[in-house]
Amino acid sequence: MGISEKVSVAEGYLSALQAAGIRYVFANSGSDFPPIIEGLARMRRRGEPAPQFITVPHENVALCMAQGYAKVSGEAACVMVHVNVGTANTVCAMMNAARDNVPILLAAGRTPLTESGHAGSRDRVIHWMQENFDQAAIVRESVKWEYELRRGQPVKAIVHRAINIAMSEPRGPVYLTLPRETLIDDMDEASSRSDIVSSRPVAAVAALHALEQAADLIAGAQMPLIIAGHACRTSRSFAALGTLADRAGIAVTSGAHANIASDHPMNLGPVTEQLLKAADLIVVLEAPVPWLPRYMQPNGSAKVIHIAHDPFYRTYPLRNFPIDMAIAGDPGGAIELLAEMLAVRLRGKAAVVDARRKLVADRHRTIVETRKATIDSLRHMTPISPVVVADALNQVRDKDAIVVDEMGSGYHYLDMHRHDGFIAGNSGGLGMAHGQAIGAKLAAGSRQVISTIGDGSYMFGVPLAAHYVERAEKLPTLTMVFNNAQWNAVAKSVTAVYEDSEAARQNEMPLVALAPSPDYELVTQSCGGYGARVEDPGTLVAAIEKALQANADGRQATLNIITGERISR
Ligand SMILES: Cc1ncc(C[n+]2csc(CCOP(=O)(O)OP(=O)(O)O)c2C)c(N)n1
Ligand SMILES: [Mg+2]
Repeated sequence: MGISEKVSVAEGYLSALQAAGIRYVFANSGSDFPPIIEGLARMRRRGEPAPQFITVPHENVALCMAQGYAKVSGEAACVMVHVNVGTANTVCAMMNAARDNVPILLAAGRTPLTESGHAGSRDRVIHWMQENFDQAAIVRESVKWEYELRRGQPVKAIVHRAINIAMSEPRGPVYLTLPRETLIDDMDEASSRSDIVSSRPVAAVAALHALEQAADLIAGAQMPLIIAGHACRTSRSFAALGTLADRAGIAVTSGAHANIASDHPMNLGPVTEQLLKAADLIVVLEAPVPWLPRYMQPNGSAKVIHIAHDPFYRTYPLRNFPIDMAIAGDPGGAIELLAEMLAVRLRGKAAVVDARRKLVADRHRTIVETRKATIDSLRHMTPISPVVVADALNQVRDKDAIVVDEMGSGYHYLDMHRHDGFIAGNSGGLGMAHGQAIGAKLAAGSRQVISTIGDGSYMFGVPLAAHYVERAEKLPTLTMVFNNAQWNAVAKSVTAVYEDSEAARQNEMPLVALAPSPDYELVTQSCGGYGARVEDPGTLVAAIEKALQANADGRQATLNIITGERISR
């Protein structure tokens, strides 16, 4: 019952990943991995190409790295973990990947299915302990597709199918389980049978007649408003939204995603009650939560058009926003077409459009001036204001730098120049930004990658595992810990719900303090990195410059910045 020298299914699986364009697998191994490890070694000896497996000492970080990699490369990313327990450690990151529509193939071993009789049969006590009746149930709500590779199945076709489903819109994670016996078996005629290799899916563009109707409504509106969520995922759609807004003189508001340049005169920052109420036509572009109904509502007579891959967001249990037109299709494509359609429809309306464009541009200028005044008023304050950190980053970082934010500097005070210059670190589950920054660095090569992370969020992100990877894989990033020694967001949620909060009146609110605060800069130093503590706002710019220089020299860096209250708009 020795293991044959022929090609194993594990090797077939690795070749299939390679053929499907997967360059890296973020992996955390266990006793389900011998066929993978052996397969990688044999393929190396034979000189056959295989994806590079990157050892990541916690699955949460592995999944986050995959997200950062996918967001910057625009490609699907692959993770492999150890059976049910490794899968369990990915759950929070998988929830975020699903909500964020990130294409990820998560593969996991299965504990050996047989108790004896096969080279892969159980040989440890844990092989009984680590079995679930339904392993995929752990992540089922977060995946679009899940499957188990079985004996005699066409490996290459199944891997392509998994990745293409992840990449089809709305994008999202898929899950594939790989039993140990199956991986050890030889590829036979059946498992190598299918050479069907389908091409990547092309996103559907909305029906032209629907877009024509939307263009008519926009052209006829007095005060149209675009609310952009995750609308622009490419440089092309980022540029197109700028063109559309400029051409039609439409105000654009944006959530925590780079949809339009921050110095674009039609960019009015986050949506406000005033803007929402003033609009007679609202175009919601791929925004699952365009505004918070508890605090603001559009004018009752306003028409609302939603354009999204799935404008009803079927994976959200509850979501009710007014919808006059629900247009399914690629928002990037829709933006380009609408810009063309409006060019025709706005002929002869130059005076109206010019007046509106001027009005919006004036508001934009006021917003910029107000922000600048806010920064100036806080510039010398200690603890350091997060907006002052954002301002320092604007002065120091390269134009093509990537900022990954999670409860740090926030979005609206950072200058945005390109669609992939800003990554919102999480979609509900904390602990995502550090890993995503490292994955982004892998995809971005020489571009600077900076994460701005709340101290609480930093600790959720398994920092030691993340710093380990930065050093081991030579992926130096700058981690900026916004250290306010608390979970400030939780404190704020108490006062938001209880106007006259007893907890707020007491000296110390229960369950929000993170004191005594660790010396975060020392964690990096333990992994060979550069670390410094910053308390004086006057030293901030020089501190960031020094840390970025360390990155340029190949060393990761962490700044432990003693910060105060966050300002979100
Ligand atoms: C995995 C996970 N656990 C808990 C929470 C709840 N939560 C939301 S914000 C927050 C505090 C974040 O703290 P920090 O990163 O320090 O930012 P700050 O609120 O201090 O600005 C917590 C605990 C969450 N969103 N995700
Ligand atoms: Mg905090």
